[in-house]
Amino acid sequence: MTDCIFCKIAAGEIPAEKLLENDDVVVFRDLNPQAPTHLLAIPRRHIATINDLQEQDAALFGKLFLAAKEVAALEGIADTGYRTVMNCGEGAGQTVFHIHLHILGGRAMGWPPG
Ligand code: DGP
Repeated sequence: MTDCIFCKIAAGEIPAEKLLENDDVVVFRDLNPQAPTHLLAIPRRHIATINDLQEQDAALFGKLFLAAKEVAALEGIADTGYRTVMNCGEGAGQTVFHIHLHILGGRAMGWPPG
């Protein structure tokens, strides 16, 4: 999608600190971190929200979590604990309409989330 900031990050058209890239998934540091480690795992392919997922996206979605596991180990938060969050829709706080898995760690996390 030409107008999508995360498509542009995936394509290397705008800069981001990337920690992992493969054919399907890119992980980069969030511009506005909410924890000492705050990363975003995105599919290269544009999917706007969880509501747009199709049956054939199941494996791709699994790959987002496998990438999360890999970068959590790289960042040293795998054992101390980390939170994964995917906001769906404006009411949940989604501001970029290209699905992304937040990976947050390096501090204690409260519950319930705000
Ligand atoms: P959400 O609110 O769930 O849609 O999260 C969007 C996140 O994306 C938010 O934490 C800030 C981050 N973000 C927005 N624009 C950019 C950008 O241009 N670069 C990077 N690295 N992160 C961005």
